[in-house]
Amino acid sequence: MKLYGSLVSPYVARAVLAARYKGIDLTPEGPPGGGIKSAEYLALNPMGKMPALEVGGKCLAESMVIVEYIEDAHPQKPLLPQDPVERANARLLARIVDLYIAPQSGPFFRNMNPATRNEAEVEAGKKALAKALADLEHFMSAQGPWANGAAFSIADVAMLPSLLMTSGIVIGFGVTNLFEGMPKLGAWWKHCHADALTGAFAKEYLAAMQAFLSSRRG
Ligand SMILES: N[C@@H](CCC(=O)N[C@@H](CS)C(=O)NCC(=O)O)C(=O)O
Repeated sequence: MKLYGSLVSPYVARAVLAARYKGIDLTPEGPPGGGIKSAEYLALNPMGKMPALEVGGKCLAESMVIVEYIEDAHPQKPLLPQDPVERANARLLARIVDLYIAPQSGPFFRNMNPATRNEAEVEAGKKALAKALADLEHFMSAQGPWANGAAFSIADVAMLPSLLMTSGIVIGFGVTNLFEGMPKLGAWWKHCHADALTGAFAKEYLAAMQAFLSSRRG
């Protein structure tokens, strides 16, 4: 199994975290040809995005598909509950991240330079992000400690890297408490940082993200 991409991508990071939870070391490697737009990589994954997973003579794309492949191929320590409604809820939380939270980093990434910042775009981005987080909060388990309830799941795998990335970026825009007024997210965030697996993963991810952000700042 070969995972292409860089850990700093929250989409790549979720595949790494899912595998790690199951005791599998899946270290991402640079895409063949030197980048995700190289002819070699595009021949494997014409979508030209990371991650991609080479396995069993095929190349899979789309991070949640890869996470669910890891789940199916390595059923030990399941990442999906048995109950069909709870399974659907775990997928719903992951889907909210993909469709409504991840796209909200755009306005912040585009306006990192204070000298050229479009304040109106940033303010609209803050509002859209708060709405998406409130939607996520609504569907999260009230009991926790994980996003979908007592067991770690694909919901946590999708949420943690994306929210580490988002919180790391918005801090530069004065948002210091991303989960203010969202008690489920607040408790979940604390739990993730206290847990041995996700706490260590968060440290590793943040280090990769800081290195990436400093390289962008030049
Ligand atoms: N829906 C895709 C999103 C993957 C994605 O957008 N990855 C980014 C890196 S964080 C990427 O490769 N972007 C390059 C591009 O879109 O050209 C997934 O879940 O795998």
